[in-house]
Amino acid sequence: MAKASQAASSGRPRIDYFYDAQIGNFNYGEGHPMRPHRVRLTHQLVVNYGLYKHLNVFRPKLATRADMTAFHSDEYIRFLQEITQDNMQEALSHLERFNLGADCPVFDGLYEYCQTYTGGSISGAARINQGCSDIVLNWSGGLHHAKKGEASGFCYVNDIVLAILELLKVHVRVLYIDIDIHHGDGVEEAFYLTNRVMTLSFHQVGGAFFPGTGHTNDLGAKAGKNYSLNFPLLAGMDDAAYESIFKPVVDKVMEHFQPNAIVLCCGADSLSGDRVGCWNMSIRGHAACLEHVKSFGVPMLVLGGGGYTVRNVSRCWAYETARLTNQPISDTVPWHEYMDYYSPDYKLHVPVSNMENENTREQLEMKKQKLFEALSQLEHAPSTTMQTGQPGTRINPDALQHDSEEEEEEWDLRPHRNRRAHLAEYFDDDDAEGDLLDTDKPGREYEEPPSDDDDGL
Ligand code: V1D
Ligand code: CA
Repeated sequence: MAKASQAASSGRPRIDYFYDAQIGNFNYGEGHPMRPHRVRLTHQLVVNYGLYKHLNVFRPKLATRADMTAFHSDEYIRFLQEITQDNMQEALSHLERFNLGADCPVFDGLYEYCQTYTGGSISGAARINQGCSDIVLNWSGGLHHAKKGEASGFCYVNDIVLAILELLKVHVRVLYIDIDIHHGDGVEEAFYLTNRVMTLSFHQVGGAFFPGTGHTNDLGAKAGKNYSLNFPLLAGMDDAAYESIFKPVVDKVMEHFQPNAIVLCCGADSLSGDRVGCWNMSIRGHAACLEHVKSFGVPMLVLGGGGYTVRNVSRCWAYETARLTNQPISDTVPWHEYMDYYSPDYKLHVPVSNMENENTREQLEMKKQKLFEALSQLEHAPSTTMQTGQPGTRINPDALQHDSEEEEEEWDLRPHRNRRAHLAEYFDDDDAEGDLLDTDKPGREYEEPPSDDDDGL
């Protein structure tokens, strides 16, 4: 596919950045590896490195129930809205039915957390639809495991599916690329039968590695046959091996599918030293994937995902923000409130380990060829037989679905959030008077810096 015809090629893409200062206060509970605080750490680096000057900074509108039920079942979303730690004992059968438990706990502010990260992704997609933005970043999003009617793998509401549905209102073909170490099963499942969305996930498999899906033979079905692509991998993936598969596969996908928009799930659990993942990628290797996708100049929605050694997640996503904005970034972390996380060296980049890469060159080549074969079955940039009947697509406006007229109005009348705000609003406001008064509210605890017996996760 010809590269970079739009603003991205001039080196000055228009970049939007969605961040809500409350996000870091949500807490999955003690011992849980998912810590939304990592998004606050990322934001602090983005601000203190001065990267915000190259971004349009937005506070996301909270997603409404109607927004969420464009994909999720009404019952499931109502349940998320109503469940609390106080009433969960009376709702045990529902907890089981909707898969809430150790991986997906009930915590204070759970529904608001979902509204916040989902709001960023849907609004980001809308900005791309309006042609206002070339690249949108929402590091709090990317919860790729959530299903229509259940939570899964730390994910409750699938903001990615909802953002893609939004993009499909305007864009004929949307490509989804997932470099989180886990399989993007929720997104794949949602679009398994359609040729308007191609999903491509790179992930670890083997043993009990979660979620256990995403094999090379899982290629989609019916009109979606060969539009779901999976690159399953073993432990120890390093930069060189990843580059040797990522670039050629993405190039071929771009050539055959010619997407009008791309959504990227950038889970940083593929980095060396992650608390859950067991790969050996550097931040530069991870960022090279984003840069490669960006080089095509197709509008891009960039989302977070997993990532459990929080000091490295923030390093990675801040570095990627710099790469996407074409800004140089020093290897020395600028002094700021969360400096302790980066001790003892206070460097942005961290060394990889000497772990073995269990993936052989031959295995990688075989899997790559398998995907090439699937791609060769596609007509280039399908259009004439393209399905346009997904719910919520403007391309088939009759299929628009809303919960009620009231909620439709709510959509039209949401004027206050999503406005570009003064930067001051986007500094964490934990110290602001208003928030200090809020600290006794559930789910709004101040995050302590790491201590000696906490490795900062
Ligand atoms: F280690 C833990 C401690 C407390 C609670 C959960 C975990 C944990 C680690 N890994 N849970 C997992 C994975 N779950 C299982 C379950 C065992 N059951 C039979 C299943 O292995 C879930 C890993 C989720 C990864 C999420 C993600 O990184 O892909 C992500 N992407 O976007 C948001 C999250
Ligand atoms: Ca993945």
